[in-house]
Amino acid sequence: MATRSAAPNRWALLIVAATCMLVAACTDPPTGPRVESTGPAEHGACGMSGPTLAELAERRGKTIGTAYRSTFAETDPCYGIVAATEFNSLTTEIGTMMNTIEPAPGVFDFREADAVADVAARQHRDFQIHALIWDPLDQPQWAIVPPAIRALPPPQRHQLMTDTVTAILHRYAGRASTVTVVNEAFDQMGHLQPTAWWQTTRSDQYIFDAFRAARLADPHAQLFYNDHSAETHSDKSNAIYDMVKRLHDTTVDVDVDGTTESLPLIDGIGFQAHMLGGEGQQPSVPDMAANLQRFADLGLKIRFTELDVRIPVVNGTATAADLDRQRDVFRTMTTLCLDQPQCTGITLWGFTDKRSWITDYPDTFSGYGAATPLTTNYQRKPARDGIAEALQEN
Ligand code: 9MR
Repeated sequence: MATRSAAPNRWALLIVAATCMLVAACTDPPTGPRVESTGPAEHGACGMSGPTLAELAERRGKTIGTAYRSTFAETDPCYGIVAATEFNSLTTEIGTMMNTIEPAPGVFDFREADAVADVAARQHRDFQIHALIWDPLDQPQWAIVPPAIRALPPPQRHQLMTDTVTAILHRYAGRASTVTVVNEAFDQMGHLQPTAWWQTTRSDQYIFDAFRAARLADPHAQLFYNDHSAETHSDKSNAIYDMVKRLHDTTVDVDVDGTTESLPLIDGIGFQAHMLGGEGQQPSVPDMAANLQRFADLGLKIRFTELDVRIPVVNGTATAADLDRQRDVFRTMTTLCLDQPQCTGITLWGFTDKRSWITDYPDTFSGYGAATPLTTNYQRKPARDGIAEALQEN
């Protein structure tokens, strides 16, 4: 896992400082350079002060990251500055989803993924690839699997799946530390979902094939299975446990820097951790800790991959009690990771209430919102303190 501290580019730093000083708290989207940098001037102008979460996490040997979209940074300097300053890991929010990266069979568009990889490289941040093989049946309007790919006969679709995994991992080999190869394969009952990918083998064989292609394409990347609502013991987490155990027990011979090594198909399990912050909505912490431990006992790495905590809001405003409870949930999840040696870190699924998938889809989360640690104008919420407090505890 590449975790490095930032080396600020002084020219960028000066430009950013000037840009941010001209716009009050960077709340308006000024035009200007697409910048990401680190330094006290930018911190203050974008609502930050004191040690960053990245600095605190690095002292604890963990990554703390965020989902990232390059297009937001183009119009909103604070988005880029805060992302690259507060966090030591950046993950493609949509850049490696199939509808973005392969809008038609064999037609690749790497622009968004390249942009995230480039920001991470410039800022010496860890770079992670997200949700390569995914078909959310409950959200057909997203068309994550483009229609022309869905329409392929199953054998060709299966070939496209492995070819796609190979192409993407070849391109980012040496740059991506971690890849969530397959996302959300199970339903809440623990049954495999009949996705466009499942239909190619009508079993979990497609998952094994996707991981094998990934391992062969980049033997250095950490390969993760990723899912939501599996943080505690349940039918779903039991089914995932059974599958990732078999994935870990299955090996493939790969050429690692000129030496043939027999490696397991999988390295880790990502728990998305889309949490609820309303009263009485939190799962049992001992249950979560024990669940993480059983996956760790398989020899798997663990990560909270999409952490956010949505809370009740009225016209976008939350009560002080809910903001406090949100702080507790962020602190609890951070502590769970810190207490688990196999946990490599946490990725937040967005860091400002200005935009996250929770605020993007208000109808889906009716009555809930404000799920991130920063306000819409990048001011710290109690939730940000909760993460920092956990990172500073011994
Ligand atoms: O955050 C992402 C959102 O902006 C996109 O519209 C959506 C579909 O592309 O994907 C969101 O991220 C999802 C993540 O990849 C997997 N877990 C659920 C997230 C929300 O759907």
